[in-house]
Amino acid sequence: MKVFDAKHIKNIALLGSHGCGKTTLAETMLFEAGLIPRRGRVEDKNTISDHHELEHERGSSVHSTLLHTEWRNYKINIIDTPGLDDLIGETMPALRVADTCVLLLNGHHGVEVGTDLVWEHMQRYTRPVILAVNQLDHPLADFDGTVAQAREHFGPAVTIMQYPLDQGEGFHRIIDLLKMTMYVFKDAGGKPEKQAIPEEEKERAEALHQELVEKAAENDESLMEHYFEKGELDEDEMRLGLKKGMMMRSCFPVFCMSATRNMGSGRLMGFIDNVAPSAMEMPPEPMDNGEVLQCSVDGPTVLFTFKTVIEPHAGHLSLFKVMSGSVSEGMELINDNTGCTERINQLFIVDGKERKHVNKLEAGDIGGTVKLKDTATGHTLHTPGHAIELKPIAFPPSRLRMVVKAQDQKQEEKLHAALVEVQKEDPTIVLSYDRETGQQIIGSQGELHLNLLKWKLAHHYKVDVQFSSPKVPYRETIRKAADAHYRHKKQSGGSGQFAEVHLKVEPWFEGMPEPEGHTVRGKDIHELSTGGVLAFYNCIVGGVIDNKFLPSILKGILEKMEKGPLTGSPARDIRVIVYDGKMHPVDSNDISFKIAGMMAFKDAFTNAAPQLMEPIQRIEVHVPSDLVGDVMTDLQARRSIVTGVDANDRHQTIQALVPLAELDRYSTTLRSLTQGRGTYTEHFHQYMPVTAELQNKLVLGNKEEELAV
Ligand SMILES: Nc1nc2c(ncn2[C@@H]2O[C@H](COP(=O)(O)OP(=O)(O)OP(=O)(O)O)[C@@H](O)[C@H]2O)c(=O)[nH]1
Ligand SMILES: [Mg+2]
Repeated sequence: MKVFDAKHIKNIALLGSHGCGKTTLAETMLFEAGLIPRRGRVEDKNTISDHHELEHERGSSVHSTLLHTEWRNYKINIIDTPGLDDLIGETMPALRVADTCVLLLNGHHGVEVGTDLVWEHMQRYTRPVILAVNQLDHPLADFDGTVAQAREHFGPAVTIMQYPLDQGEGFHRIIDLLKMTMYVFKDAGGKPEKQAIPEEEKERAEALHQELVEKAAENDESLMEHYFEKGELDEDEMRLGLKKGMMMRSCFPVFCMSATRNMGSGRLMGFIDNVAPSAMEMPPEPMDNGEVLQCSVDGPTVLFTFKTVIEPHAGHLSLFKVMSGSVSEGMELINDNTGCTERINQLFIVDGKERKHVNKLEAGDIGGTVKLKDTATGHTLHTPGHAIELKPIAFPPSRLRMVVKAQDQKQEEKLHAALVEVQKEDPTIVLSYDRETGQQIIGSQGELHLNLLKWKLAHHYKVDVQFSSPKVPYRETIRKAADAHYRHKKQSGGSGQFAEVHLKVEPWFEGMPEPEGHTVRGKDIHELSTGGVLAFYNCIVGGVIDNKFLPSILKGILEKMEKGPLTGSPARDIRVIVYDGKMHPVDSNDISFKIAGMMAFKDAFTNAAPQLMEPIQRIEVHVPSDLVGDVMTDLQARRSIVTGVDANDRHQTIQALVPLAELDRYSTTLRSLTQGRGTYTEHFHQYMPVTAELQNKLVLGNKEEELAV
């Protein structure tokens, strides 16, 4: 296997909406380069990229797949990403390591919702962008309309490099404005014949060529001078100018394509070879300590693991990019994130499920290795004697949180182990345990993502699971003060039990005055693990209860507060003043005072106008302006308070406070309300009292649940 030097390696990510033709284009790029003898089709389940059985079942990509092609002495590493927004966790690593993004537009749909969504994610990384208008053979293909939409959505940097003739079913000619030539394809596609631009197209081609030349010249003074002097730039000057424009993101060149008919891929690959930047030409990578790492052949060996592939029974395959230096088999590298020394026993280049053995990979290249001991996605490995930790991949927060349970209770442990594995492969599956509700929660990107997880668990780990909505973590508190006392007395044979506690409960708030009519002998302000406060005051007079029993009273109260009297939810923000009681010289002990404290607290709480509180979330909903009305109407039906609306471009951001109980599966509703265009983020805001009506309903519901148990 040939080792490519750093200058001759280009890394691209194929991005775009679901079904625009990324996988088909990847296949075509390999075929056209002669790396595969025949072209597979997504429909026939035989492409190199969509090789997973889940992809065969669904007929579309589910994972990001690494492939490579070789075009005129250059190696182009391709990461084919899935277009569905739920699978953004697969796309983010590709964006992180690609040096150029190739964004496919579907020539008959134009800029789609999925295109806009992936564009937003692309904005986190200021990578050069090539636009490829695909499916120009489709009867409804509209190149001009698609380019106009692209300009509207992505700005004036959208620059036509090529335009099609006879788009639609008879598509077979492309005018290239850099080479000022016409490519004419045979029915089977492949290598086109170069012909002169026909007379009737000359005027249009010349005008667009001038626009392209100006675009190429605008970022470089010497090119600008040449252009003014000669009124033209030669091909090399054009390439130089376009490269600068792409790197400054003032130029997104547009190419024409029919991936299924193999028309246009050769020219795209040639442009990537000659114009797209190599890793060494890219701006340096930020490190965690604020410094940067420039990709260079002479630097220390630095690998960044951007993906972990778990092949059941075959171990973990770690995919990495060589960020600097070179890597050879047998090297020992330090994992800066874990401190562990990793030996690179085997090196591969990876094409879908195929691995080809190589001895060495140079700076900028992408490859794989197996059996690393303690290295996960987003880690940095480097030669010893350095401290280099690159920034991890920023995965998006979960959009849907659900309880996950094994259908067969006996498989719970197996399920947990499986989820820990799945998480390594897909960091957007976020596993957590809610101690309060005792539920195992899965955070995901949406319903489809969850269904794919269910499939994986059933097929690869042999665990069938069910999902349900998480319990809402209510809280209980009081609205007024109340007194209660309780005498605990037990006489059974030998030694008895005796304790009497008198106490007062009050709603607690920050800065409340000290209690009137009591002498405060001691106080404990407890920050509760479930949030809020218990202020425990010792106001005993005359030693009627010995100091040594106060911790037992406190313990009893805290225990009762864990499961409040209304619905069994934790209680919070209460001041308890213990001011009187009785002891027995023989029968009083810790357990008696704990029970007396607990029971007195329960009685006082019940008489203190108990109030159920619910968590309120602060949400920001980001929607296209024309859909704001629908989203607002829906929010109003969710007991929400809209606190603001910000308008920017064609979008608006609605800020609202919404009870958590009303946000069950909101991401799914928002998607269907906005055809997938709306997104939202959610954070805990505060606890607020529920209405009396809702409280009655919840208390009743809890009683019924208790009876059922
Ligand atoms: N007519 C026409 N159909 C195409 C073209 N490219 C792809 N298709 C078809 O579009 C469908 C989707 O193609 P894929 O290559 O799977 O699209 P993708 O972008 O990889 O889709 P996801 O992986 O789901 O995001 C398939 O049926 C392809 O045959 C094209 O150039 N012309
Ligand atoms: Mg695909």
